[in-house]
Amino acid sequence: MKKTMSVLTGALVATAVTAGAASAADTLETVKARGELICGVSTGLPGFSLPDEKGNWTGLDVDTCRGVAAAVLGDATKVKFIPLTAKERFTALQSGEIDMLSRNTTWTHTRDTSLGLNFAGVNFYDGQGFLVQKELGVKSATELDGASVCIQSGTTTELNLADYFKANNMSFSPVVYDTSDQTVQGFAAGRCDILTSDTSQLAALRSKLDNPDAAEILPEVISKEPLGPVVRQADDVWFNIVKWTLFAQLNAEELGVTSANADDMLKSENASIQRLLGTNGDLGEKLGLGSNWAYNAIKQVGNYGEMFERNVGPKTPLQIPRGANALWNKGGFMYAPPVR
Ligand SMILES: N[C@@H](CCC(=O)N[C@@H](CS)C(=O)NCC(=O)O)C(=O)O
Repeated sequence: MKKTMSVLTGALVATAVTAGAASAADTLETVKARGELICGVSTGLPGFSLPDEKGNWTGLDVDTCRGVAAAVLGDATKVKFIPLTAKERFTALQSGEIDMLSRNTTWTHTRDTSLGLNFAGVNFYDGQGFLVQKELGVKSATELDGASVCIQSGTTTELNLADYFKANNMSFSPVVYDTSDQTVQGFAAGRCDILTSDTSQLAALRSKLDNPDAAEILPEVISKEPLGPVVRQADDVWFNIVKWTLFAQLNAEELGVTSANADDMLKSENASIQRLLGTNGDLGEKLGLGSNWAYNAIKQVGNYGEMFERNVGPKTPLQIPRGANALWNKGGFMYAPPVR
């Protein structure tokens, strides 16, 4: 029985990949003809992708989409956001429903190799952590034996949880939900002792509780979660555009180019800045875009540091320090290949 199931699942995945490949090769042309980028995001995650009452989306993942829209269409507002659960996200990309996925998605071996998809970079280095009801009196994740755990389906979170408990000879009972809101509501209603997710989310989820003081975040970070945008395989033109838009925004931060000074920087004597902003060289053309592709992304959306500070940084409700997400020359992991 088990064997039949896995053969069936394999066939389904293969079909999905083929369908995706058929519609994959011309994403740039499709987006230009449509005049709009269709970007898959989460159903609602503070700091990453969240709509307000008027349907305006903000967040780091949203800005990652807006950067691509500015680079390709010259207008960061020309994006349609499609909210997706963790379970729906890869099928939506494979089937061509969306042009790119920018939904706090962890880059893993399996996802990169067996789904017909490519990860185009990392826009946030995350890790998995735990939020616990204080009344449990627990101070470390190693004391969680027998706990019930609120968790989202279709995530690396689910897989890491099982690994972590097994490695520490502990048992747990999962309480599984489809969206972040449902997960936090389950935790708030006392359906589980702990909630686990990417740590970037724990403070925001805690703040949504009626009584945030009744819960606390444990010190352990149990996994690596490099999050970033994803595209379909077999469309290298589009892959390069999404990858290099993010690299352009990282290089802009490194070179001191911001949304505020981008116009002045058009007169810069610095050769890297000239190539980045298209006042010299033909880097835009090599991507199949106009010479002002990176200028548009930086001017309209900002460099990576601006995106980080605006959405998740210390002055936002998430209050996340740059840490691992600082540039490589400031003690972090963010390192973009050179603009030349
Ligand atoms: N990074 C992990 C977890 C992604 C995930 O879906 N996390 C949940 C919990 S923080 C979430 O983002 N939910 C948002 C939503 O429900 O739309 C992955 O790629 O599997």
